[in-house]
Amino acid sequence: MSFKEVDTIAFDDQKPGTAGLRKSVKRFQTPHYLENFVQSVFDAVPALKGDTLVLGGDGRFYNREAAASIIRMAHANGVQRVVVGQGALLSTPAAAHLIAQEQATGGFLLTASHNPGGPDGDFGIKFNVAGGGQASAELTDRIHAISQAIERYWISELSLPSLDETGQHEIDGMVLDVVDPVSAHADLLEAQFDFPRIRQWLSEKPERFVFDALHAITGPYAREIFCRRLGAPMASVLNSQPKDDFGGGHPDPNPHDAAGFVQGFRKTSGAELGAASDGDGDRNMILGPHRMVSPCDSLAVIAANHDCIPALAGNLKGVARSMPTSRALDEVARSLEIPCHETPTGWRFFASLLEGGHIRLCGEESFGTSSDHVREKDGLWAVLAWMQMMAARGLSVDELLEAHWRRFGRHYFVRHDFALNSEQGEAVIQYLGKQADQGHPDTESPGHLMDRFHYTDPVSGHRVENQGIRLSCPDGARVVFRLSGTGTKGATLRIYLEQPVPADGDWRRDRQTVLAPLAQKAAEVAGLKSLAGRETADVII
Ligand code: VG1
Ligand code: CO
Repeated sequence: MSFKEVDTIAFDDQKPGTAGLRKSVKRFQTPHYLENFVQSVFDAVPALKGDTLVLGGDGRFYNREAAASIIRMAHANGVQRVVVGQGALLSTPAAAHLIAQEQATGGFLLTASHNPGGPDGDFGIKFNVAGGGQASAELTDRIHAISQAIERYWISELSLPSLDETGQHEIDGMVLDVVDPVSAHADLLEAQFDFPRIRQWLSEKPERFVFDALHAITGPYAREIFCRRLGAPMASVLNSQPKDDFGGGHPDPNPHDAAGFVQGFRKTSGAELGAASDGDGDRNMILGPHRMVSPCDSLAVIAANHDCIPALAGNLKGVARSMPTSRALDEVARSLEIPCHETPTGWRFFASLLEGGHIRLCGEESFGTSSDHVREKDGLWAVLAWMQMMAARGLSVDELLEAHWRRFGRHYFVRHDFALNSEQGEAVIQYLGKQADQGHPDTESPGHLMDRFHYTDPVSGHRVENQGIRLSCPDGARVVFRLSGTGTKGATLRIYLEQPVPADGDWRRDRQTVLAPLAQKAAEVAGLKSLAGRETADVII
């Protein structure tokens, strides 16, 4: 026999969060830690036996070792074919696409997304199912239950061919296909947009576009798509060399973590559209010369201008946003007379709606936007959507935004993150939960309503509870409170603040100024001072 059965003991911390299992690299390096989780997936998804599995990651530290272990375990668990990206690399949207294209039963995505990498950083593993979407809440619960009682796993003892060259190998009855990680995804994106039109827009003024890959996975994708296929100068893609520690940076495309890029972009003469993506290529940040586009607005603007995007034109059908994402999208859906779904945070809820054919466009305030071309969020898709809108309408980022606000009004939006310890996080959520259960925070705030957000998936019928606490104010303002499910230490409290103003209201103000009083109120309602000794947020996005 070319594989062995290994005795193991269950770990009690393998419950996946918002998007897979994320822990420090050191935790993943604990003997049997990765293998226990991977075997739990094989046990939970018996259809993997005799079928195809996709594998790849964002290239962070430990990516290669983890990929090699998973290939060996796939062999020992009877997988018939493994399709792996060259160098064990695949961006998250590219992996999701490959799962669908290869009609695989599922795939392992090795990523901790925007969390820092390197030996002292984080690692993660995510299992996506047939079609490419993230494991459902039900399947995730099953995997977790198995991981709590696991006693053995199987792993091959065979040596593996190099993953650095593309090609097909046969390993003791299993096929290993090492494929180019970029081309299939680039082809998919090319089919969604009018590339000749974007190419022309870029050729008119090559310096108008700058993209920062933050030394993460999107570098090679951006070079292929923006430079080779669309003719942008090579110099327009910054930090395009992927590094296993992301060059020491925090690969999160937001004005806090990518502040250096934002400042540099503003000083670049002639630059009109700036963009960046995260560690695994599923997030996007869109910048104009004078302002960042709030991801909530970006989603709404794309919905309102979907006719510019060939794959969406004339047939948007339905849209969705995560619950904390501002309701700017709802205004557009109302005017288009299409359904707008409100889901819990995390892409797996969208994947179900996309698979069920309910929606064609969706997004989250956390810099995630995508369409039904793939079952994950897709950073480069969003960048192309903005290029396409600018090219088709002949408008700048600012002009597109202002035209939108003038028509639909504006939903001012800001998120405040508080890094708390686990006890403080729990205490704050419990305190808020008690108020929600009474329906309102205090008698001095008439008309204010508090509730907990629960969700029933209309496709699977599966219900998930307690996905955040909402405070709704009589003037339409809203605050959402929830704990992050992607961190690896302590508890991050996220407070989402939203203040709508109508089309004839003042939508020209600074969002921080507009939302300062609501932020103050939110901190009071959460009891942040007494329960956590805190008054100001650690990060404001
Ligand atoms: C965060 C975001 C959420 C996103 C998730 C995964 O989750 O808020 O919107 O889907 O990250 O994104 P949380 O639980 O920390 O708030 V990624 O780019 O890490 O796959
Ligand atoms: Co990501």
